[in-house]
Amino acid sequence: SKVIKVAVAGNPNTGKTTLINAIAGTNLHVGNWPGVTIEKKEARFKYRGYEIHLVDLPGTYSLSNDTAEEKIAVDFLIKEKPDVVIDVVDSTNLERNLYLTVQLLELELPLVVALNMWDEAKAKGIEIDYQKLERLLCVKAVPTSAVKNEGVKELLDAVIETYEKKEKPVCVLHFEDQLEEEIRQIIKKIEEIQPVLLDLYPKRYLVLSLIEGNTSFIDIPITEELNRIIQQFRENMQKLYHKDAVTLIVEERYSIIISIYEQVVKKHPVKTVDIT
Ligand code: GDP
Ligand code: MG
Ligand code: K
Repeated sequence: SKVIKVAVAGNPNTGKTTLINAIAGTNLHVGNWPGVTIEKKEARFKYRGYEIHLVDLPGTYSLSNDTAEEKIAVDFLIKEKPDVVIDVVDSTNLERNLYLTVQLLELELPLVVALNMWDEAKAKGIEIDYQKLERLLCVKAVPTSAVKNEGVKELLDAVIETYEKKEKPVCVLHFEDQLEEEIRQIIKKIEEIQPVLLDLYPKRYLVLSLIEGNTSFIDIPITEELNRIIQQFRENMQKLYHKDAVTLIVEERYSIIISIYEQVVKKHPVKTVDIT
């Protein structure tokens, strides 16, 4: 049967392990990532005629490459190119969790969002319009409560639907116009100067990483000309926005996140029980 390679990503403490246990049950195999003492969980099982190979990535808040956990996650996502990535988010803390989601979208891999801790969000009066979230992100989003084994089958169905879908999603989460134009120009330059980079790495993630100086995932030397172009970009951005390029990119991601968050999350007052 056909193999679907699935990677499970998410911030620490979002219920990744609980969810994987609920999905994989006794098929779970626990080892270590090569060379480090960070736990690696894997599972293989059959579902709807497919063989699903599932790998649990280390919990990370971002994919900026500066911790051992982030390096493992980025390397795996770029080199192994999983067929589908499940992004496990904590529904009670969507705003913070969406930072990783935005970066996963920059990697241009097929994505499914598991809105985990759905039960806890409900108890806290947090209502998430997950269908609207799906439309804004162009990916499937599935409410799950891993501890209660709820939403697990729906999540796997969304993984298969995403895998079977032929066309790539059309949503791109756009930064501010001028910045987008600059990013397009840098991609054009890379096509001229060092096109092999675009064969090896997803273009948006590549450009943003070059700008941010997170290049440890890049296995070949960057040409001096490309380095100069990136440096020039940083200087232009400094003049234009009066802030450094790294801050600019991070703030642009946050402004996307805040806009999404405000459109999908409503908070209701919670009835408290008076026990005096
Ligand atoms: P990980 O760090 O992402 O692997 O998270 P864990 O699976 O270790 O879960 C962190 C904590 O959240 C544990 O205490 C879990 O029992 C709890 N947890 C996981 N999923 C859910 C859920 O859907 N609802 C609730 N209420 N708690 C959950
Ligand atoms: Mg875990
Ligand atoms: K909890």
